[in-house]
Amino acid sequence: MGRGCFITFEGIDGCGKSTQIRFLTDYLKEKGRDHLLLREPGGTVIGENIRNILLDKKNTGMIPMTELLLFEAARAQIVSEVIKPAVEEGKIVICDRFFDSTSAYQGYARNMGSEVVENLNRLATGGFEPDITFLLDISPEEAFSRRVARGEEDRIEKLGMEFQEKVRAGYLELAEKSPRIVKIDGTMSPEDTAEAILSHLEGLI
Ligand code: T5A
Repeated sequence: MGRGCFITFEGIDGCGKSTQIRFLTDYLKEKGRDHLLLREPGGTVIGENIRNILLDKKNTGMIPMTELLLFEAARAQIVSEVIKPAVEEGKIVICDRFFDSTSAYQGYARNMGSEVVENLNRLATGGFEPDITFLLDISPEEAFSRRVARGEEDRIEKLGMEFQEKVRAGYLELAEKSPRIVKIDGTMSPEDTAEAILSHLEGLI
């Protein structure tokens, strides 16, 4: 069997990724296509443990470098243990966040430097990249109003609106630079957004 396909979803907190991933996996199920759904940080036993440390709001003392290296550690594990073997086996792999999150959150918003983050992304993935990335673009205000309906915030969501604004600006700059990243208007209805995403997947899945 040939190589599969690696699709990632990105955007600020509460932009609608999980909702769109549900639409896509329902579509793939309907078509009987073999696929795997993962999330970052997480997706492996080690990665889920790292996720708990990263998102625990009690960990207020975590310095940005620790945060960056923990995201990359979880990534190294999931790429080697799950993503790369599955794509090589011919599976469609969908991941809720990947290295563009680190570029936008830690590189831009935390101001840790895009070159440092790009180098660490490459180190963690061994150069393995998504075939296509969907960036769901919405304003932090709109994302916030969607999130409050859901309740309690995690450590990173607690950083507030100004932080989310910086993350969004980082994502938009990444999308300008990379043809791999497809920017989608996340303010559309869930159904229209799903249709826009599917139109970009023709020939890939
Ligand atoms: N992080 C992660 C880093 O800082 N660096 C990294 O390298 C990585 C990998 C992860 C956190 O870690 C950070 C980023 C994050 O802060 P997470 O659990 O992945 O945390 O959290 P989020 O990515 O923020 O996921 P969320 O579940 O909060 O948001 P989603 O998945 O984007 O949004 P979703 O689909 O759950 O939708 C949110 C709400 O909006 C509604 C939904 O019903 C839901 O209630 N909604 C819509 N409403 C109107 N119109 C639409 N089109 C809608 N789509 C969804």
